[in-house]
Amino acid sequence: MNTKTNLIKQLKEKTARIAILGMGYVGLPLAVVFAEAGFNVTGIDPDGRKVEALNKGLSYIPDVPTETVAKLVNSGHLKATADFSVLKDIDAASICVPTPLRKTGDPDMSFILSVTEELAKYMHPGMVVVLESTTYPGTTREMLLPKLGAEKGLTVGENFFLAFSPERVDPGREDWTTINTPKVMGGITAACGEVAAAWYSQALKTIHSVSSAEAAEMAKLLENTFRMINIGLVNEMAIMCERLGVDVWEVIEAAASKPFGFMKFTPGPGLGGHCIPIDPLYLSWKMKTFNYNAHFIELASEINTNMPRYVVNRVMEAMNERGKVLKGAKCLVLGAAYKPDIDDIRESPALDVIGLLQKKGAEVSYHDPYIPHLHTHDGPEMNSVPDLMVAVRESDCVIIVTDHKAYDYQAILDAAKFIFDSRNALGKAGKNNPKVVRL
Ligand code: SAJ
Repeated sequence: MNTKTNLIKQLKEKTARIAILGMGYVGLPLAVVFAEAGFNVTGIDPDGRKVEALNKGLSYIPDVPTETVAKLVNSGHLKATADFSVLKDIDAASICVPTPLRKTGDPDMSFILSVTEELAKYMHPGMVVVLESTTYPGTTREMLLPKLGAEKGLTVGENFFLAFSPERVDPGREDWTTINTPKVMGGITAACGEVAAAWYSQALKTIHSVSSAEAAEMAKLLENTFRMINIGLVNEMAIMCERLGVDVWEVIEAAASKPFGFMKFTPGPGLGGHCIPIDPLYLSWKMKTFNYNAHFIELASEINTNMPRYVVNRVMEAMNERGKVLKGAKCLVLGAAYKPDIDDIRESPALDVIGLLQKKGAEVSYHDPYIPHLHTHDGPEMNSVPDLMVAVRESDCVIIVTDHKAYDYQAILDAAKFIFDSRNALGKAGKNNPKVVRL
């Protein structure tokens, strides 16, 4: 029996030993679904606090219940360690580490590089490795393959297997989960794709196989670039509608009445999160090495990045029309998380809006039920105001930046002197209301 056949047999019998490298919002849910499928799973993470919590049966990811972790740890299907040497006894490893941007806007590959170097120390014949971290096309073949293959005397597709499968975890979502979200899988060789698909199909419902790792890497970038560009389009529509004196929210609702050929996006104060504003820039960066300028990505990024400034300028104009100056005005920013009803503030446009208001001399406070404190890019730490309605009443201007469902918008509207609504959170109550200006 050859290596491939033997490994596929072990994967189907669930005797293959699994490691998940990086136990964050992608790695932990993935470790859980493999453990629940019956595999023996080891989560490897350099963060000792995560390792300690998991081995105590505690979850630190909202989407993964502690009861689930406790059950799997008690049954012996899941354990955690910071010791990469366990990889010498591992048959299948999935890499789920962050791929942020550097301050210069270039991809920060340091997490992938360091975990690959650790993995390379323990590579042995009969292993399959899958990279899940969103990255530029070519990463798996150009960065991982040499270090895990040739440098270790292994031959990809023969005695070890390497593939890319983009994570599709949407924190907080309950309808599409790690198990039921279709999973794209592309191997360095056909045999790699076959082995990796055989592994993941033991735990996930649907595997969508593609012909190469590059196709899988690019599919993920298309998914998130699609969103980034359409959000940029609708943000520019908001700017154009304001110049035209047309209500962009009415226009979007009208366009969305078309039952085919249209997908609704809504304008806002900018683009937050660790995926949408970042992933497309991995593609535009890679294309520069081919002397190609990714026009749509660059333009959408420019529009989206400018939205916080556009919102603050609109606030300044609206205050001016009411005979007030922004300098010295009490401004309350409502909602700081990067999208509604979650506690994640990464890349949130609220941080830019707060910083820009402060630069214009406004006295800025914020409220967010999910974000008790925050640091703007160069400002001191701020705490969410303790009493929302007192802050609303005392403010010269309330700026709705993130439209959490938890807010009683009618009460806020009744109590506020003036509201700038960048999310149409007030809906009809905010239309043609002298106290309200909408994006
Ligand atoms: N945003 C808008 N207008 C929109 C949609 C989003 O301004 O019409 C803003 C949000 O406020 C946020 C940013 O864009 O600041 C990103 O929002 P998002 O809805 O795209 O949410 P994310 O960043 O959590 O994206 C994730 C992605 N999932 C993965 O990468 C695995 C994305 O592919 C999903 O499509 C998205 O969740 C989702 O659909 O919820």
